[in-house]
Amino acid sequence: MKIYFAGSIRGGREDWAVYQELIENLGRFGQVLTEHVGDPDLPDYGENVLPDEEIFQRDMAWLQEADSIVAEVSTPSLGVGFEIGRAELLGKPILCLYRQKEGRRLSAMITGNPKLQVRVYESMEEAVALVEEFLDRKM
Ligand code: 6IA
Repeated sequence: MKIYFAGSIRGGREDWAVYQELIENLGRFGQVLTEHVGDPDLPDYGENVLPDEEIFQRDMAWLQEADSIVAEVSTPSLGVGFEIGRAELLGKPILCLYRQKEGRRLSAMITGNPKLQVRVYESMEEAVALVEEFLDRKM
């Protein structure tokens, strides 16, 4: 099982620790193709290790290769929104995990799309249970 995890990079890194924990947990279900998304050293403008064109090509190839997509969508990110749209066109199963917060609402492009499984969570325990349900596989 190859899992593509999507989380904000240039959209803002305030949730990096949540991504890191989710990625650790996802690793128990399969291979996470995008572990760097949870890297605390990844600055919010992205490392200049690779040119943007190569980042895009590599990520699109991983998306194609992935069996399932898990996106943490609490921090709005153009890249994550794009990846979700592209993954939908590729026919991939997509789970969007969202934490409610006073004063923000998730985009209607996510909540209004019946092809996406959008789930609200509070604790990491809840998020992992939702992932289990999504991947239909118990640890
Ligand atoms: O618009 P954003 O930057 O917030 O988009 C974040 C999403 O796009 C993530 O889910 C990633 O899959 C993808 N993405 C954006 N920037 C990168 C990136 N930067 N590397 C990999 N995926 C990215 C450079 C870091 C790398 C050299 C370690």
